[in-house]
Amino acid sequence: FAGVKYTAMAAALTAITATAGSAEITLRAASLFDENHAYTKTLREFERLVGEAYGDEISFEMHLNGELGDESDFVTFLQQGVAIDYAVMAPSNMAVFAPSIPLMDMPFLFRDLDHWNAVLSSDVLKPLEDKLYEAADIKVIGYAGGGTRNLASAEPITNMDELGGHKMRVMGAPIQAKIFSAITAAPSAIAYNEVYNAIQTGVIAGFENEAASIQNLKFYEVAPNITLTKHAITVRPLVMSGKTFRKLPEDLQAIVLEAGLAAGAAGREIESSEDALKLQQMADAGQITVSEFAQRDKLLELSIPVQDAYAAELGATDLLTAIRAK
Ligand code: X1X
Repeated sequence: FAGVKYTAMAAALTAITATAGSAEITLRAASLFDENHAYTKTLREFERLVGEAYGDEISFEMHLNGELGDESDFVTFLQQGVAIDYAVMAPSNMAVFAPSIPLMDMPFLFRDLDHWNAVLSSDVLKPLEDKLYEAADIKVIGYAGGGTRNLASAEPITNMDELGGHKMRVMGAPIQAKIFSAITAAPSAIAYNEVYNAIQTGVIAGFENEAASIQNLKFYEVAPNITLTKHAITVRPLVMSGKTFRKLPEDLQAIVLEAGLAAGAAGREIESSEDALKLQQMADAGQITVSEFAQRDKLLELSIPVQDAYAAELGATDLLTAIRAK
């Protein structure tokens, strides 16, 4: 891990920033995954669309497989305008710069895929995007995601009794820990690139994630029990550093905004359509055992007051009501 940090730091110091007006503009991205993951495919689609529209004067660099750290590193780079220019990010990994942004990926927000689609096809999340830009200088240019998050654990967790006190990793946003505490688990925020080791060494007993990432990073080796809590359908903004965006020529800014929307939509289609298939592939390969959760309604009941309190604290009660009404 220290090595990763060092590499990221070195990259940050030697990065070439995008320069408007010069013959060549280089845009740099980072992914936690290899080429098979929906996020990397989203980023590649963005490259393709921008390259096609803008021509030879633009080139792209992509750092794969978490080579530049995890999303908590990416968000710092984007906020500072160093090392990378764009990435697909979990809102809950951007909380440190914008406390309201994790509202869009808090557990139990979406009823189902139709609800999630309705929200992402509207502009209801715009106030949160504006806050992110204002507070972190990070611009949302599209939305990827579409994976369903479930529990993944070393031992099976299938009911409220087994969930009680379950030591699990959650993302860094306080709302994540609050909701998992409310449903009686014992959450702790741990960096994503430390999760595999933390489960292997017994520091935690599991975490929660979507099929694409469990498969891509082989988390099934340490957490082969998947419990279908279906507590989140991922919203994953495709974001660009404001510092990069403002340096781009105007015609390229317009191309970036259009390509961001289209690449995000393509990424959502890929991940949401592959989600069940990936779970099945891992089950067929004997890598995971999938169980239902006996009292999912109870989880929902325990979560709603926590969501309400968080929204009230942010002054975002109307926004939460609007999201729920979609
Ligand atoms: O839990 C995480 O930190 C990660 O889980 C998956 O790999 C993705 O959703 C990624 O965006 C990040 O949230």
